[in-house]
Amino acid sequence: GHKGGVLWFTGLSGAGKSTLAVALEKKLFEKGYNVFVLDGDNVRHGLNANLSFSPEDRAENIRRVGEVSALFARAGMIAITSFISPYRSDRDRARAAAEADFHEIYVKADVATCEARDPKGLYKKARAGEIKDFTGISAPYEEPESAELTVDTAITPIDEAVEKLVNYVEMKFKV
Ligand code: GGZ
Repeated sequence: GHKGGVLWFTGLSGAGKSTLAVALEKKLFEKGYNVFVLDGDNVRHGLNANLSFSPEDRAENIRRVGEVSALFARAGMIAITSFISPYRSDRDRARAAAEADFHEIYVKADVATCEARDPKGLYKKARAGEIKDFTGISAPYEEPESAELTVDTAITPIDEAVEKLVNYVEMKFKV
């Protein structure tokens, strides 16, 4: 069996959080883990549909996701959360909610790399001023100082990154 816990992915838009989260979810599911991904697609359109990208609303977004993921962990599941979560204080609050079962995963890629990828054209819009308060361009991203794991997607192929994450989970969550 396995313990419950939270794998808290943080990083810029376009760093690869969601891609990695979904690939990791699939691998873990195949290995018999009870795993669930929380991301903007299933949270910002529902539970957090009333929240913007102001610092206050990002804090509230992360507070709610932190509490929900801690509940998943307590239910014995592995919650993978995929949010920019740019403020260290917000991430620390999520960590406190899940207590010992919180693992901060820095999905690292610098702005230049993410901007070159720009899969949704959001950086282009942010540069043009069509999106304001865009993380990395016109809003801050505070890098983790005590992440349990860092995956540098600028230099690590996706398969290798997923393998690193699976190994981490097998080491930390197996009982
Ligand atoms: C950052 C924004 C913004 C602004 C819309 N800043 O690449 P995406 O599109 O799919 O991921 C981004 C997502 C970020 O939502 P989060 O809930 O993860 O953010 S936070 O943790 O800071 O609350 C991006 C899109 O929403 N998006 N406007 N201004 N990202």
